[in-house]
Amino acid sequence: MNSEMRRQPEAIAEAIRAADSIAICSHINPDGDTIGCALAMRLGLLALGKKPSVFCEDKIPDNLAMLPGVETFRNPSDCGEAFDLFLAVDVSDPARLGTGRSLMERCAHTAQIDHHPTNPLFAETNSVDGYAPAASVLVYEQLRQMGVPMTREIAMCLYTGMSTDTGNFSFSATSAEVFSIMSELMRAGLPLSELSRILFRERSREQLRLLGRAIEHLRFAGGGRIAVMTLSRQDFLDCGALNEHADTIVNYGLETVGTQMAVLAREDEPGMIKFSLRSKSPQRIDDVAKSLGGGGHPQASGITLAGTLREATAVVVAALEQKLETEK
Ligand SMILES: [Mn+2]
Repeated sequence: MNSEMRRQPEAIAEAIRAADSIAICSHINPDGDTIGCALAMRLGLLALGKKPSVFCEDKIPDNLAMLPGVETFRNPSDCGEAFDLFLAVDVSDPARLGTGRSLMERCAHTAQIDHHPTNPLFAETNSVDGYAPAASVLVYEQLRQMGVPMTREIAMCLYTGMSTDTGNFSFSATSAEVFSIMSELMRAGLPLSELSRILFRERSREQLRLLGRAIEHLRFAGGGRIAVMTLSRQDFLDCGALNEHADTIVNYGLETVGTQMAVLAREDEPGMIKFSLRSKSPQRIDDVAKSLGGGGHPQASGITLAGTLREATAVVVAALEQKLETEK
C-alpha cells in the first residue's frame, strides 16, 4: 500500500469549500458502494448550497433504482461542461472512470474518496483508506466533517454502499466503525428491512435463470478448492439476461464446502472474458488478479482477458491452482 495513502477529510472539505460546481463520478460497471457514495455526496453538497452533478458511464443496476437522486445520473460523454471540482468516489484507478476521465481533465481541480489498496492516488487531493470496508464509510465521515445533518435519504445511500461492499455486513473487513455508523443511520430513519430485501433477498427472473445456468456449469479445480463457473454469450441470450445480471453469482461458488476460491468467467462480449474472483479469508486472490492485469481487494478481485471463454478460463484457473500449489 502506498505510504501516502490516508484519510484526509479536512483536505477534501477544503477543496469542496473552494468550489461551487462539483462533478461527482462513479466507476464503470457501478455497484452499490460507488452509487451510494455519489448520491450521498450529492445530497450532502446540496445541503451545503453547492451545485453537484453525478456521473456514471454505465447503466445503474435496477436494484438501486430506489435510491434518492438516482435519476439525475448522467453519462460523462453527454456532458461538455467543466466543473470547479471533480470528485471520484470508490474509483480504484483512472481507467475505471471510463469517459469520466476526460471530464476529470476538463475540471479545474480534482479529488477522490476511495478504499482500494491498489489506488495510485490519481487526484490532486486524495482521501484513500485501503483498509476501509467501503468507500461509503469515508463519505459518511466526510459529510460529518463538513457538518451535513444526517437525513433518511442520505442514510439510504450510505447503507446501500456499506451493506453491499461488506456482503451484508459479513466480510472480514466489516468493522466496528461500520456498526457505529449504522446506529446513526437507523436513528435517522433508515428503512432497513425494505432496503435489505431489495438488495439481498430479491432478484429478477433473468438473474435467477442465469444463476441456474452458472450452477449447471459449476465444476471444481485445485483438488476441490477452486469453484469454477462460466457463462457464455449464449447463456445470456437464452436467459434474456444482461451482463449486470451475473454480478453476484460468483459468491455461490464460494458457498460450496471445502472451497477456498471461486471464479466466475463470463463472456461480456464475444472474445472478451470478464472474471470475478472471490476467496475465503485469509486466502488472497488479488495478487493473482494483478499478475493477469486485473486488480481489486484481497478477497474480491476482477480480471478481463481477451480470448475464448474456454482458453481464458484455463489461464485464470491455472494461475489460481499455481497459487494454491506454491502456498502449500
Ligand atoms: Mn467500494
